[in-house]
Amino acid sequence: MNLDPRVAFVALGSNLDEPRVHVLRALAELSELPQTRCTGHSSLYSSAPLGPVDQPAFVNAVARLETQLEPRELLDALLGIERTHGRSRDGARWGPRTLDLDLLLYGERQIDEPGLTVPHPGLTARAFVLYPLAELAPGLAIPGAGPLHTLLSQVDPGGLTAIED
Ligand code: A4P
Ligand code: MG
Repeated sequence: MNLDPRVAFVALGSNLDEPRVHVLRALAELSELPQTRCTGHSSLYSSAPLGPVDQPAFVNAVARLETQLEPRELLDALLGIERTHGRSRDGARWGPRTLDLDLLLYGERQIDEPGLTVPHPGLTARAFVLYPLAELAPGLAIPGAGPLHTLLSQVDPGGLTAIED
């Protein structure tokens, strides 16, 4: 399945201060971005932390957007939403965060610029991204990485469970 040029997928993650509430609020905020509609989201998942293990479990989800914003404008808007959730960037790499929004895919585009890499480099190896993405677009092919179902067969879904909205 090829992606419409104006369809983007965004990963949401939180593991601080009521993570589920941060993720649900962020989903609502995504649908309020200018020139953008949120046309669906996955279930919410609880996932074991990738990176330092002495941090709380994450809540993860993926949203599907249709947008007229260019990729860089969309990334800036995502970083703006992160800031309103009190996200600070002074913690350890892969450390706990109130909200992380990653631009996973933007149409078929492959972008490698300072501060913006699409498809997101973590996408292909992370069960907490691939499983929710597969709910929204099971037949997807990831530009530069191949069919989603192949990637899914290569990751360990251990520690990942769907939770109620
Ligand atoms: N950036 C470049 N490309 C992108 C993109 N496609 N989407 C730049 C978003 N940002 C992109 O991000 C650093 C910079 O990446 C941004 O300013 C942007 O210009 P950041 O959010 O400040 O850094 P980070 O998130 O701490 O680091 P990193 O390496 O991006 O972490 P990840 O990959 O986001 O992983 N475990 C579970 N279970 N669930 C999680 O959600 N998340 C992380 C963070 C670790 N462990 C996790 C989870
Ligand atoms: Mg990030």
